[in-house]
Amino acid sequence: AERLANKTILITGASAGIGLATAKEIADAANGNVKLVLTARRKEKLDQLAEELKKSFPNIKVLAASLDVSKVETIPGFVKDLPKEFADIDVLINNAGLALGRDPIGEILQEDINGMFQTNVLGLINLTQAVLPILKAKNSGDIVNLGSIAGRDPYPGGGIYCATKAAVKSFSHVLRKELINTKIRVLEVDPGNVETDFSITRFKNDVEKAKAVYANTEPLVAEDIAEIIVFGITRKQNTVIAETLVFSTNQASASHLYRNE
Ligand code: 8X3
Repeated sequence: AERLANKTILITGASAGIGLATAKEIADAANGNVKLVLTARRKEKLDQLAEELKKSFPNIKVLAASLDVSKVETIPGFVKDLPKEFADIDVLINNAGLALGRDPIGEILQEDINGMFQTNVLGLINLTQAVLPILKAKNSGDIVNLGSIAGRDPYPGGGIYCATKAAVKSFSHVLRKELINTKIRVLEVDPGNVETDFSITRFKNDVEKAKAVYANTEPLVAEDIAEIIVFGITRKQNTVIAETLVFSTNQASASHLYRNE
């Protein structure tokens, strides 16, 4: 789409899942006429993705940069020190996030509590704060926050994860209200079940448990959410797809999931 032409787009968590799929979807939609800042902890994965994108789109500009958003003290310096060519961010996609465990309240590991809040909430907040002045200076740009059904419909075993996604929702609402007199858009995309490494991470590499989450369902895949993110950021300037709740056809709430068994 022409609306992506020459834009600089920063994606967190771009090494896998929805972040990776979104990078590809944007490259494709822009036919390579775009600058991508791909960030995640795993630099090798980003380098691979950058190579792949450059092969498909010789004109694309890609910066693969290691960034752990949970290390919030590194964020301002990261944004400030971006190479000039990539420094003028137009779109921030706050995708990095994770769930750790499904333990009931009272039994949740401190490291899991911290891990989820550090990445899903503090990382997102701090990166938004660091990038916002860039958008404000030109009075344009988009911030896309990945929320979740978990932020709207909290479920037993999601004490912390659901709270982090509710925080993302609250933060997104405030930001949209505060930016009411600007052309900056705030988009929140709230997926239900999407089959990525999400559950493998949640269950700490217990692949069987992770598989069971999606067993006998037709879950969303990362590309499905990537398409919706790209749809959102390619609307006319007068339009903001403020919040999008996305389920697979056989899901209707956090707990209503049809299994064909
Ligand atoms: C992922 C969806 O329902 O596993 O955000 O929390 S859920």
